[in-house]
Amino acid sequence: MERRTAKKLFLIPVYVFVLLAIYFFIVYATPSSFVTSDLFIFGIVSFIACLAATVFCIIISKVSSQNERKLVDVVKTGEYQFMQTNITPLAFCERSGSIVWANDAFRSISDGHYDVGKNICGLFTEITKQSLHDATADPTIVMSSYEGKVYQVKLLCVNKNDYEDIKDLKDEEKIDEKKQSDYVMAICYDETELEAAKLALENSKLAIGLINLDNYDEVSEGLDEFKISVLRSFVERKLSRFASENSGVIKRLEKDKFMLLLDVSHINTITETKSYAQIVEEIRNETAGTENSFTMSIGIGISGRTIEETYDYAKTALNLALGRGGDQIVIKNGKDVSFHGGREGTKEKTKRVRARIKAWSFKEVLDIKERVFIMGHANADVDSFGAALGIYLMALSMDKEAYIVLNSDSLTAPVVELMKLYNETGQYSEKMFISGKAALDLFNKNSMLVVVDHNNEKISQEPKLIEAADTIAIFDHHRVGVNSIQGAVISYIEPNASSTCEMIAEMLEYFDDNIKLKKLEAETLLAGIVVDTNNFTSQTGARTFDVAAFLKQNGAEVSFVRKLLRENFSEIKLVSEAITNTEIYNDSYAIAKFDSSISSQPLVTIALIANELIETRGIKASFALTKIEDKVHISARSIDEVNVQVIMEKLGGGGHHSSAATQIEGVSVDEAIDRLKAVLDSPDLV
Ligand SMILES: [Mn+2]
Repeated sequence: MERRTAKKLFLIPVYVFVLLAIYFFIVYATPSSFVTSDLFIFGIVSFIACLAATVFCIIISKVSSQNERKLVDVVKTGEYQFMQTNITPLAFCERSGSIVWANDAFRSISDGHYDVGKNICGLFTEITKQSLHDATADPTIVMSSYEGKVYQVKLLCVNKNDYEDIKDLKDEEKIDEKKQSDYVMAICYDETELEAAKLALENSKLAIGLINLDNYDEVSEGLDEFKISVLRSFVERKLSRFASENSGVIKRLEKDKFMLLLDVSHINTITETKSYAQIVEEIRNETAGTENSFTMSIGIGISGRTIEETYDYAKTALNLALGRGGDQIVIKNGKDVSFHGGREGTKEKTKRVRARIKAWSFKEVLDIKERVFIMGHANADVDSFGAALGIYLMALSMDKEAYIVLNSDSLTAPVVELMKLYNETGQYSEKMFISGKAALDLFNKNSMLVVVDHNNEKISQEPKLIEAADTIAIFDHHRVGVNSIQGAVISYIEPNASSTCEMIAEMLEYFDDNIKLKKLEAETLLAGIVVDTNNFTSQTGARTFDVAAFLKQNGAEVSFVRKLLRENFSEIKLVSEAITNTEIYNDSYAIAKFDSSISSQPLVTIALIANELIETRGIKASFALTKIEDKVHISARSIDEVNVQVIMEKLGGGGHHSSAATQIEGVSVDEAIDRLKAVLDSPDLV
């Protein structure tokens, strides 16, 4: 570049002297000038002088240009030799990928197979025609491998003009001069060892697992001391073999808790080969004959910045596993949480120890507070209302100021009916029910918030109350998801319970002997159980009937509950119409569509449709869909052949083994059905 500019600079004096020579010749060497010989001689002399100066300039320019040229040649030759002998593989290609020049190192990648004339895309399959076409002076990086080696290939475009001197180089015949297009330079770095080191480092990271034998107490209850010790050592032996098979170590923390340390690289083996399921099966066989079937939960933490953080991840993961009913593996890898196993359907715990402990610790927390705000989920149902009422009664028994937070635009019909009945008795405070806004105004430092029948902060009656509260207690029977409320002082989440009303009614038995339920209160709690169990047909365990018996003893009338929960004729008509148009998919799944515009409470209607359809012989799961604004809501039910929670989770929702739901944004009902069918067709479902 510089040489060409220098050439141009030398041309300026040449032009000047030529113009001067012409001027002198024309002005003084013309016939008119002949009269004065002095002027004529001056003209001729000046003319010759200018010519001489011109010639001098030209000679100077030639000499200087030759000197510079020699210098450039030296540099270019050196550059060329540098490229030729460099240990970094280097090649020039056309935009098409055809190699026009390559150094020895490049040739040796493929033992000379890929040389001039061959296409670089054949050598590095990750380099596409498009990436060659798009190459600019800014290098783009393509990672590619060839015969087990990993290369980082930098592609950059070199303008042909910049390298016009390549043609002067020794191998000039190898570059086709006629091609006027740009060349793409490929610089290849062998990163095989670096990648291997990275992978080794990643895989040797420590994973911490916390193992919990979910129902150790129940399993060992029926056994004598000798059998318990046999069971203990059997479990320990199985788990240490499990650990050593995965090159890890295991340590017993408590009688039913273990810590597992292993390399991250073994995590996949644990979840993929189902070795976990195998152990559970073996332990189960060993304890055959006891009434309780054995389950185990594992929480694994990986990729914490420190060991402490990894351990915290493991604790969170285990809590999630237990919160979801146990019998599964939860892995927390940084922010990502994945769930494995847990398709058995949850086993009901027969012990009421937890209810008693939670009742007592709730009492302690409540004791130091003045005001209690009790909040269920949006679109309050009877379970949510009944649970809130139970907590309300506990708070009143301790002379606390209590409020049930209910927004009038977020209630189901039976709740509206119940509120009317409570107000009509005149036995309760006028401020028993308050709106979310009023609650926010009243909430102060001496207040606590009790969240019932949900643990996802997004679906609360008044989500702002969660932000406002620093003392929160949660009572729920829904599985814990990723959006669950954090930092609660008391968290009693029991996915094995049929309903929150069942849990709260159990707690009431232990909370205070002086609490005597009135007929309407017992009936409210019973109604919550009836709704959530769909008339004692799903999620119903021995404890559910125990609680029902307790409520009946307190005066609950089943006929009241039946009347409270009766549907309007128009609702029944809508449900029947939707059922008539149900599609039966794969002989096992019932899928019904419902037009939300014809019902005042379409979400309640689709739940009713799904409930009705699951009563059909041969149907493993039922689904009812409706579109509200831009969201398609799906309500799903099963009995025990299919886990609808897993199905709804795959569509972004959640719930229980036999009752779950989801919302899909921005699709039509038919598109949502297609997605649902794709999940139903997926092989890993059963
Ligand atoms: Mn509920």
